This record gives sequence, structure tokens and C-alpha cells, in this order.
Amino acid sequence: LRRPGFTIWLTGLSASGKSTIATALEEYFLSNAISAYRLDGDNIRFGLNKDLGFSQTDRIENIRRISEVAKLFADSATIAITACISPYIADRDIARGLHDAAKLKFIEVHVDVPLEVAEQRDPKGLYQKARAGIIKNFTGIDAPYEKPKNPEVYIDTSRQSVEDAVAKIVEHLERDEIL
Ligand code: GGZ
Repeated sequence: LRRPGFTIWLTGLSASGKSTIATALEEYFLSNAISAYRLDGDNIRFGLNKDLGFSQTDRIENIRRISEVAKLFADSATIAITACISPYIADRDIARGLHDAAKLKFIEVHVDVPLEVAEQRDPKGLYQKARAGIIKNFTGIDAPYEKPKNPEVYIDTSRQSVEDAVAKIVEHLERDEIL
């Protein structure tokens, strides 16, 4: 019997570490011969979602499409790993609902970090531009981020390493007999 697929949904601020954790998770699964595929908000915006910007309406559509694609991967017995800010509780709940309806597991992971730490990291200089008003509607600065109230896994990347994060997620999956 093939292992059913599922979706690991990483949510958090820009520069919280979602992409790094998603990449490490994907490597972990692939090196254990488990099919996994990463859907990174940043990359998907260059292809599937290149018609979308960062207004609330566009973010909702971004998350809707990523949810549907993740569900398709999960339905094909792959582990879909999404890494998009996904700032709204309602949209993450819709993503979860899609999976529930298809009897596919959905694991929400809050990749938390204090805003000050994300701003210090600022790998692309986007926070600085947002503070200067050059970029508008930047999450955490002048656009909202609604923290998950009850995520399956909580990680604070200002206190935990990438390895810790991967281990914590894998432990959760094993404990819940998802993996
Ligand atoms: C938030 C923005 C914005 C604005 C550009 N707000 O850290 P990054 O740079 O590499 O990843 C962020 C990415 C966010 O795309 P998502 O698809 O994850 O967002 S959402 O789920 O809210 O739809 C960031 C960059 O794009 N970026 N402008 N205004 N992040």
C-alpha cells in the first residue's frame, strides 16, 4: 500500500525561515526515498501566479491556487510542502478545508520569529524598503499577519535551528502516524 500524501503548510512573516525549512524538509524526505515537492510562494509568483501582486485580493487568490495545487500533489501520494506567508487565518482555513474534504492530512506549521529579528535579517532589503515607504502593503509593516491560533507545529526560528525545526515537524508526523 502506498503512503497517502499530505500537505505541510508553513506560514509566517517574510524572512521567518519558511523557505529554508521547506528546503531542508524536502531534502529530508527525498533522502529517505519519500516523494515530496516544495511549493514556494516566492517561486510560484514567477510562474503560476505571476499575474498576482500583494493586495489582499491577490494574496487570497495566491493562497487559493497554492492550496489547490498542494491538494493535487497530496492526492498523488506526494508530500506537498508550501512556503508562503499566507497572512490570513480565513485563507489557511480554506486550504485546510479543501484537504479535509479530500481526506488528506493538513499540517499547519507556524514559522514564527519576532518582527525585529526578521527586520534584522532582511536578506533582500525588503523590510528597509517597506519602512522607507518604497514598498507598500508589506506584511508585518503596513499589511497584517494573523498568527495561527492552534497550529499543529510551532517553531520560533530566533531560538531554534533549521535542524531543530525539521526534527520537530518529523516528530509530529511520526507521533500522529502520518509518516
Ligand atoms: C510581503 C512581499 C511583498 C509584500 C514582495 N509583502 O521573503 P521573501 O520576499 O523572499 O518572500 C516574500 C514573498 C511573499 O510572497 P507570498 O506568496 O509568500 O505572500 S502571500 O502569502 O502573502 O501571498 C517577500 C516578497 O514576496 N514580497 N512584496 N508587499 N512579501
